[in-house]
This record gives sequence, C-alpha cells and structure tokens, in this order.
Amino acid sequence: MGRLIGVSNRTAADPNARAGGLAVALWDALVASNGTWFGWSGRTVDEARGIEMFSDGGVDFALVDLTHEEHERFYLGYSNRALWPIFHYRTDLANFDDEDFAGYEAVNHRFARLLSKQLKPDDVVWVHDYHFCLMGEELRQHGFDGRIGYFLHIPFPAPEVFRTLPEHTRLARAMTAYNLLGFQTEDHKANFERYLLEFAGGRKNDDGTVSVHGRTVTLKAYPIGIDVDDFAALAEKDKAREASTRIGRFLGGRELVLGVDRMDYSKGLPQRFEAVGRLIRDYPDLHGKVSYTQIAPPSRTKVDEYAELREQLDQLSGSINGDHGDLDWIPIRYLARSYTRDELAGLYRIARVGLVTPLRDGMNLVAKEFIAAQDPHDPGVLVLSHFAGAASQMPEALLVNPYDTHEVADAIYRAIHMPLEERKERWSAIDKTIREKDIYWWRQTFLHDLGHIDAESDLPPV
Ligand code: GDG
Repeated sequence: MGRLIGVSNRTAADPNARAGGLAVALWDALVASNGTWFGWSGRTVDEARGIEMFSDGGVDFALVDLTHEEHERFYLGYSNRALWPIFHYRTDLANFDDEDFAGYEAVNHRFARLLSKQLKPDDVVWVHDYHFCLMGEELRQHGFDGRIGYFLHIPFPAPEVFRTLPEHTRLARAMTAYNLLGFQTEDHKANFERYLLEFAGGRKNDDGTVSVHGRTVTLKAYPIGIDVDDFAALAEKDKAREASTRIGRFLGGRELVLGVDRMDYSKGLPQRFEAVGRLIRDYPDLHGKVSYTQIAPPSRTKVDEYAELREQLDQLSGSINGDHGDLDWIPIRYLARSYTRDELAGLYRIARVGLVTPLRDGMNLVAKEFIAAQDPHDPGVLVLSHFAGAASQMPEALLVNPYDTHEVADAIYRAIHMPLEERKERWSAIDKTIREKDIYWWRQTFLHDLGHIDAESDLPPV
C-alpha cells in the first residue's frame, strides 16, 4: 500500500489540536506511511494562493488558505447553513442559496486540483466529513484512479430529509465516486443505501455493494471511538485532580450532573435545561442536593442560529435559577467557555451523572470520554439520547428521548439514586464495548477495508 493521504477541513497542523479524535486516529497511520494531511490552513486571505507544505512530528502537511468569499460561501454558507442542519434533521434552520453551493463546488474543485498534483498512483486517499462530499468525484476528474475512502462524521439523514436539499442528486452522485463510504451507524448507512436504491436507480449486489451510475460502492458502518486507556489515565493526572478539587469546593457535597458540548443546536441544550427545570419541580427532595453544570464552549459564532442559541441558553438558565435557586444553591451552572482535556477528564470523573442528550449526533465522543474517565469502584451513570450514534453501542446507558423532558428528568433522578452494584454493571458493560471498538480499531478497520477493495474494477466510467 502506498502513502496515506488524509483530507479534512481542519487538520492537526496546530499542535494544540493534536489531542482530539481524528488527530489521534490519523497521526500514526500518516507517520507509518510517510503520508500527508491535506486541508484548510485555518486562514482566510484576500486572494487564493497555492499549497503551503511543511513537515512536523513525522507528518507532512499540505495546507490551503480560503479566500474571504470562499470562507463565507463554502464554510459558513453551504457546509454550515445547509448541510449541517439538514444532516441533523433541522430543515427549519437550513438556508439554501445557489451562490453558497457554487462556492462549495468551487472549493471542492480547487482543493482537488491542488491535491491531485501531489498524488502518486498507489496513494490511498481518506476524505473526511461533509465539507468534502464532492472531493472524490473531483479527484477522479483530475485523473486519480487509486483508492479513495470517505468517512461521514455526522448522521446521514433519512432520504425524505436528504431530498429537501436542492442539490441532493448532485451530492449523492458525487459520493458514489468514492470506493468506500463509512458511516457512524448502521442506521446512517441504511439511509444512504435506501436513497441510492429508491431515488438514484441503484442496485444491491450479492456481496452487499451497491452499483449505481456505472460504479460500485461499498457502504459500511464504522463507529468512531476514543483512546480509552489514554483518557482514563488523563482523569488521574494532577491537572484533572485539581479540576475535581476546584469543582468539589463549589459542590460542597452535592451530586454533580455534568454536560459537555460544543454550543450547537444539534446538542439539545435548551431541551436539557428544561428537563433539569422539570427535575427540580418534580423532585423537591433534590433541592439543594444536586448541581447541574454545563460546559458549552461557543462555536460557529458567525452563523446566526448559533448566536441565537447563546441568547436562549442565557435566558433559560437565568430563569430556572431565578425560579428555583436559593441563598446557598444555584441549580444550573452554565459555563460558556472551554476547559483543557485534563480538566474535562477530572470533571467527568467526579460527576455522578453524565448528561448527553443531543437531538441528533453522528456518534458523540463525550459519552465515551465520560465512561473512560470513571472510577471503576464508584462509577457515575450515563444518561444518553437515543438519537446519538453512541446509543447504538450503549444499550446499558439510561437511554432517553431528549425531547421528552419528563423522561430525561426521571432518568436523572434514577441515575442519582442508582445502587452501586447496578452502576458498576452498566458502566463495565459500556467500558468493554468502547475498549473493543476504540479509535485504533476504527482506523484499522476502515483502512483495511479500503485496502482490500479492488479499486481497478470499480473505476467510474470516463
Ligand atoms: C463531530 C460529530 C462525532 C468539548 N468541549 C471541550 C472539548 N470538547 C471536546 C469533547 C469531545 C469533542 O470536543 C466533541 O466531540 P463530539 O463527538 O461530542 O461532537 P462534535 O464536535 O459535534 O463532533 C460527532 C465526532 O465528530 C467524531 O466523529 O462523534 O457526532 O458531530 O472530544 O471532549 N475539548 C476541550 N475543551 C472543551 O471545553 N479541550
């Protein structure tokens, strides 16, 4: 097998971005194959330039700037105002704009042109996420015949929802230029397969592949994981203990119910705040006994819907605390800032309840980090949305409908009162699963499958 070429919007060129999921997953594989990580530099400039190349820590980086116009149309526009909401079932929040789509196509085209000049025939290309749905087809048009895999980190929606995108035909057709399409769950995979079979004239073959547009594609679910040992070790480091001690001083013996999410409307934060309000109303015995702390670093603040969410959360937390707080008790603590990974690990470890209730989520790594950080002798309880991809791997969590504030409130109450034996049983079952399917399993399985596809016979028609 030749070099691995990773393609993603943000890369780990910034050393501060190397601790997260994708960086951990790709890094060793890139080093081992003398590979290259290709993507956006994170800079916006007046005029487009070529590729910036450099090496760091054994990985070659090939980075491209976006012009201000491209950033507006490709990134903020089509990626985050059309694809992100639609793929998370928020047709009400989607904004369809022809110029945004033209900008999306143009960036996929320009990036593919720049990348194709770097490629050798036996390179294996692994493209990530919704920013680059068109990249595979563009690379084919630039003459690259080798293996190209794609992994979608966010959900693939039901065909009925996907078809609301005016460009659905074009997007899906381009996605079939990849040899292997990876999804977080069987459901997401089944959604794309159903779209191909029912709306794109596709045919399912005996070996499970789908033939469509004269091509053959393999679709498969690869639930992404974390480095469990590494995260468990983080939770015992000094920095983690310091964070546990600091929040412990604030808690004063109260039970901690913890949420950690990018401030994104897909994460269900307003509904979660409402559920905590209901918990306090329905269970007066908890007054003064629990504290819900929500860490929510703001993201995509240039997109209007995100700014509106911020206002909504400020308002909701204020009114719930105003109604139910007391001289010595603030029921909801909401911190719109980020913490280091070590600090997060320490907070997870001290929490009695991990509250992970997205309305839709590809996988959700916070659920896995929460489990990894627990003390095996006294583990906390995970309350998890049915609509997080992680739920398909974690039947032992307390699974809830995030829209049903009664159900979420009751699950938190049950988690707080759960006997130690039951907590241990549930925790160890989930811990086993996330150890079996960790981040290294994810990478190896995907790359193994991509390496064993007979790319020659799958070439798209010219
Ligand atoms: C996308 C998909 C899929 C959060 N706050 C802080 C912080 N975080 C870290 C968490 C976790 C990561 O960010 C969030 O990952 P998630 O998986 O929960 O969600 P998305 O960002 O939406 O990721 C998702 C994922 O891709 C991978 O495929 O699971 O479904 O939407 O690692 O710990 N990290 C630091 N400070 C914070 O305040 N350092």
